[in-house]
Amino acid sequence: MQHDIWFNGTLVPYEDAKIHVLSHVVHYGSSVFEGIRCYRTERGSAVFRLREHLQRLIDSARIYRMEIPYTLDELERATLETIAHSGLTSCYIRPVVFRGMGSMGVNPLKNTVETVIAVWEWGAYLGAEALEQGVDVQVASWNRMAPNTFPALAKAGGNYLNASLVKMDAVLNGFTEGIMLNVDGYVAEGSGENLFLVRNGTLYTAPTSLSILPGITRDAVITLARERGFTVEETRLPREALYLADELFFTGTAAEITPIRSVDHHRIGQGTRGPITAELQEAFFDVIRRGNDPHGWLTPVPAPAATEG
Ligand code: PPE
Repeated sequence: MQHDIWFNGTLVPYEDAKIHVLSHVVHYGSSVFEGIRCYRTERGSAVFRLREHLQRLIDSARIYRMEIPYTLDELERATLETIAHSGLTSCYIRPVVFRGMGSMGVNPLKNTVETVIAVWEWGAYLGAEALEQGVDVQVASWNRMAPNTFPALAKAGGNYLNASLVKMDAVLNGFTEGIMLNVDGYVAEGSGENLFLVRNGTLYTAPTSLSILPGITRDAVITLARERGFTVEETRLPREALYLADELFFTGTAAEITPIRSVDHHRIGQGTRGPITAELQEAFFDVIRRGNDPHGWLTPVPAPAATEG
C-alpha cells in the first residue's frame, strides 16, 4: 500500500510527491537522509531512537550547509504524524533532505532545500532467514571512502554510490553483502550496516575514525553488550581477523542484528548464528518486540497507528 508523504510541511498523496528532473539532487547526489524503524511492540507502536536519528539528519545537513527549515521537535512531530496518518503499526521511516531547483552547476548554495518524510513496510533487509541462519558475505574490492574525500559522519545520498558498487559486486558474485575495508586495509563496515566481530568472548568493532557511519544500532548494541558484562573494543582489525572470528554480525536499522555465517567462503564459527549474537539479538528484541525500554529508546506513536492494524 502507498502512504501519504510529508513534503515540506504537509502530507500529500503518494502520487503527488514529485520533483523536477532539473533538481540539483538528481545531477549531483545532494541529499542527506535517515532510515528509522517503527515497531509494533507489545506495549503499542513505537519508534526506535527517533531523536538520535533526527539529530544525525540535522548534523548531516549541517555538514553540507543545507538549512533545514524545521527544528528537531518539528521533525519529530512530523514523523509521528506521518506514521499515525498511514495507519501502519510498524514501518520503515525515510526522512530525506535534498537540494531542489535554483541553478544548474555544482554550486548548491542558491538551490532550495526540500524536506520529505516517507513511510513504508519493510521486512528483513538481508532476507527472511538471515536473522537466524546468517548471511554469506565477501570482502569488497571497493574501499570505504578516505576521511578527506567524503565526510563519513554525514549520511549523504552520494555516499551510497560507493555502497551500491559494493552491493552489486556482492550480489553478482553470489553473496548477500560486501564488507568494506578502509583506505589502509582495516575492516570498516558493510554497504548499509556496521560490523561486529566476536573472538574469545570479546566484541570488536571499527572506531568511527575509520570513516564508518556512526550507527545508532551499533551504539545500542555496544550498550546492551557492556550491560551484559562483555568487553567491547572499538579498534582497527585486519581483514584476516574476519576469517578467524568466532562470530560476526551486522547491525543497522534495516538489517537489525544479522549474523554472518561466512566471509570469502571461510566458514565463521559453526557456520550459523553464534551464542553471543543470539544473546544480543534477544536483548534487542526485548526492547523492540516486548517494548521493555530501560534506556528510553522508544517514542510511542499516537493513535490511530497504535490502535489500528
Ligand atoms: N553503515 C551504513 C553505511 C549504513 O548505511 C547504515 C544504515 C549503518 C551503517 C547502520 O546505521 P544505523 O541504521 O544508524 O544503525 N543503513 C540504512 C539504509 C539502508 C538502505 O539500503 O537504504 C538503514 O539501515 O536504514
